Amino acid sequence: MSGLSEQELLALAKRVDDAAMKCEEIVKLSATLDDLDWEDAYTIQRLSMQRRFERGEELVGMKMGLTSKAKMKQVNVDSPIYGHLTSSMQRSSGDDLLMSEQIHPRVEPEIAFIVGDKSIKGPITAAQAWDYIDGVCAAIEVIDSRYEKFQFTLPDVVADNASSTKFFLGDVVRKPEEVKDVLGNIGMIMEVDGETKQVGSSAAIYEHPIRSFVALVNMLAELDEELAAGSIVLAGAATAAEFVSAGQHICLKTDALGDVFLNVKE
Ligand code: OOG
Ligand code: MG
Repeated sequence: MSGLSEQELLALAKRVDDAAMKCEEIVKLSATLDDLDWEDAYTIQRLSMQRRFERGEELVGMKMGLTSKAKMKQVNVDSPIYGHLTSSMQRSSGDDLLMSEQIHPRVEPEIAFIVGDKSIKGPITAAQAWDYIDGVCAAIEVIDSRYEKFQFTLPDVVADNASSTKFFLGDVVRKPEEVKDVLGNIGMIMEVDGETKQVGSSAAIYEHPIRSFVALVNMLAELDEELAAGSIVLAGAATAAEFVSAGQHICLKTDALGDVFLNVKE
């Protein structure tokens, strides 16, 4: 049962969207609303995405968040969540991350799936999921909570589109049959200016990244939604996230999916 009126939900969606657009931090929603529940939070997320679509952004995929123990511990929220990825967030390895477009960005080592030409409606199993996937690559996700001090409750972060802001896809895109056998344990090293900051494995992502993909499809199915053909799906970070600042060179090195890098600029 939803606790908030449609008008209130629309106003909250505007609040998180404005904060993202103006790069201004806001007080977390739960500070003033004690009855913000999970369902309303996803409604706010969808309404804020609607505002982006009305401005011409396109939906390019979905992300899972808080799928690893390291991430849950870092932000003190213990349940996987999802968010929407739009065209304005997509970057390629080697592109710049502009601090002028961010509040307090953090980078995360991730695995991305590219869905083939068929949309997917859950419930599905991992074995079925592979039939729909066309490619797998490494990615650096940049998250940038719109909330002060990067602190929030589960409904707060859901309403804020799971802190999504930018994602950088690697150039090495493997076919499922090329990576299926190793995807459950790919070494991932995150370097800042050549110095190792985080070391992890894709095994930390929901025990296997494909399980994160399946969980996403199944969560969407609960709302009778499907995952669109061609979607990019980020499975979640393998390690805790690292704050970045202008002038830094960030590189994710992986065993089987090549490297992804970005340069942080003013
Ligand atoms: C929430 C988003 C987490 C991940 O990969 O776990 C996330 C946050 O930490 O702000 O993207
Ligand atoms: Mg992430």
